[in-house]
Amino acid sequence: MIERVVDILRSARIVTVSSGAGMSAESGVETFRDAQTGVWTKFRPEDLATPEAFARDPRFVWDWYRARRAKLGEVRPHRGHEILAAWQQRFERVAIITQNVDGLHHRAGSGEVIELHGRLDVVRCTGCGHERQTLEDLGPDPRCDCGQRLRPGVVWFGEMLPPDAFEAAQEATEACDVFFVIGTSGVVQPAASLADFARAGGARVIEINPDPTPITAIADVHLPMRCGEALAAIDQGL
Ligand code: BV8
Ligand code: ZN
Repeated sequence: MIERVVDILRSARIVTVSSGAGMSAESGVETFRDAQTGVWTKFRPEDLATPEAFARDPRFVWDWYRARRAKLGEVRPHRGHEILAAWQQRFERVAIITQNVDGLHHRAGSGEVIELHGRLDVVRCTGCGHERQTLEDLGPDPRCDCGQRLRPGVVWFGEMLPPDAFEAAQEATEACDVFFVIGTSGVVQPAASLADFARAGGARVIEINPDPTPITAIADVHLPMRCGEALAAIDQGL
């Protein structure tokens, strides 16, 4: 299976990657589904990462984001992130579309990173819209200089994706010869639909995920592996 992927990559010019929480799992960032440790176990992410939850109890939602932001200070990119960054020297273009909000692809050195769901280290004012990139602990109910409440700079369920981000993602998906889907359960839309676009655009679709997902059915190859190991094996064969 690895040889099949290496063979497909040999004739590729443009590679696009769509990554989910499984890509960050090997950096110690809990995947979204099992990010519910401790007090969060009785809440589903879909019930916490929403404008309604924030409006109802901003301090409770901020507690969850403060814990996740604090964790971000301790994690670093793993070899899988670094291999994808190094592929920029091997292929004409490598575009990374990520659902992850941890900035790890940037830190690994990838030059084209499209962040569909925002960034955990960005905060935005709910009043004047002013944005700041900071990982410092802003306290239980942080305010902007204008006095209005700050919110995490991420896209919540029910919110539109940043229009330019999704357009860029569609362009990178249509332009590529090979489309990797790495570490995503393929549930959240519209990110999950990109694999269909890739296939419709004639790209070969390669999924890396220990488990099958709704995307497996349309993949040319499914590597039932953890991404660090799979990417290292592919890189070795190139
Ligand atoms: C929108 C930021 C238009 C916040 C996130 C009904 C049907 C269909 C769709 C909908 C529906 N109702 C509502 C919707 C739309 C909704 C949606 O998709 N809901 C889902 C729950 C059905 N989507 C939206 O609302 C989006 N906006 O559609 O706008 C609109 C506007 C108004 C009204 C309607 C529509 C916005 C979605 C963005 C939500 N924000 N994150 C935060 O982080 O706090 S989503 C968040 O969860 C992540 O960003 C990510 O996208 C998602 C988690 O998914 P994964 O990344 O796949 O992670 P997961 O844990 O699920 O899976 C990990 C995978 O990795 C597993 O498969 C595992 O096997 C694998 N793995 C584990 N270890 C490894 C590994 N793989 C490789 N190696 C390993 N080592
Ligand atoms: Zn403000």
